[in-house]
Amino acid sequence: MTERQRLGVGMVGYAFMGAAHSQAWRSVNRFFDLPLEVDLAAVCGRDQAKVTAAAAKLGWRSHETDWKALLRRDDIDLVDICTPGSSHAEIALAALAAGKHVLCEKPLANTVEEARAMAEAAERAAAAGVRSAVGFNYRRIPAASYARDLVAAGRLGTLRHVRAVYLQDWLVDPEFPLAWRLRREIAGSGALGDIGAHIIDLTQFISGQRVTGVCALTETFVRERPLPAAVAGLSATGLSASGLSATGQGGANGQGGAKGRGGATGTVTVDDAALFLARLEGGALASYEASRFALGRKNGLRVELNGSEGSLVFDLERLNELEFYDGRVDDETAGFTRVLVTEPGHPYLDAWWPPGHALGYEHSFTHEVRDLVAAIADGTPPTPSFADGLQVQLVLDAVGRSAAGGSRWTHVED
Ligand code: SOE
Repeated sequence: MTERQRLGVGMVGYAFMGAAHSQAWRSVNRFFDLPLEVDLAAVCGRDQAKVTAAAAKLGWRSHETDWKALLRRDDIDLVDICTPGSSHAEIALAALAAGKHVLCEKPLANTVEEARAMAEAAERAAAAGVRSAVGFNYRRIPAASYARDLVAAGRLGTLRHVRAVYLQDWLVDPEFPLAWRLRREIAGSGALGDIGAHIIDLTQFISGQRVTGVCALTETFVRERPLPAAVAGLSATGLSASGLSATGQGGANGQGGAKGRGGATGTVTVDDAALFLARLEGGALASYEASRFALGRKNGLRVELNGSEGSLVFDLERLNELEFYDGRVDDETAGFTRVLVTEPGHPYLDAWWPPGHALGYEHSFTHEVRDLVAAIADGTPPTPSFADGLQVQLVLDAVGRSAAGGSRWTHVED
């Protein structure tokens, strides 16, 4: 290692998020001038052969098959949790207690109780200089961060509306197997916690306002699915969280899962889609839609804010751009302008390429670890904190309770 102090990272999980985080840890010191040199010390996964291959492919120095071994290693300073939500609390609480910094993928946990325990443990650990953050990576796409800057500078005036969707379509095929993301005991919820959590966090981050109340609908369109190959031998009734391969996502996109043979099926125990209305603490009205059945939308996250002085649109499918409407332009030229967010003065851009040379999805993870490493070096609290993660969990919980029967649903008279 160079003369800079090293930061040894141990990552748990090596599927889609593990791969995205690995490239971030590998690249961050190459593009950002940081006082700490990241060392990809170890990657952890239960299957010896698979984690050995993952270490070689993703650039990790060593591997472990038990995450607790990471906590006993002196060369591990930070634990990066890239596993399904059912394991977040156990790993994070133990890592914090062992004095390890923690980066935990979103959502923070599968329940409010777990999230609250994690936030309280993180606060205690911070007193001893142990830092923690949640992996809401979309905040760190330059255009999203720039949107927040515009709102904070008052360019939208008083916020009236927030409109957010996160739309995917990887479950439209009823033959898609019962992957871990479709099991409540592993994933906590379906589209709501997986992709709804992102738009809850992102809209709160950009607007600077928290959700204070919701009215929700959820639906599970396909209730039985073929068991994944990993557990096809188990009876559907005997299926348990331990029976499912937690990282059995398979598929190039990290969402798939090889289908079992023999016709055995299991029950989907999470939502396929969640829609909810919300009020923000500043009085704005908001609408949110998270679905995995929006045929044709692959990773369609879009946020629009309307204020008294202006509006803006962030669209993940055009992530280097921001649409901005300046309400103070009152002539016939007024309209949404397309801001190309690639100038050196835009968030994070001075580390990369000349203006007009676009960034991608993966850069949001590099920015995420850059900010975490900088906070650790500076001794400042990273964001989004576990407390921020708890707040998102509280919104997710409110949506679930509303959809379960609390909604004031008025039937249209026929
Ligand atoms: C869902 O398929 C998913 O992989 C999410 O879990 C990620 O957080 C999101 O970035 C991409 O889609």
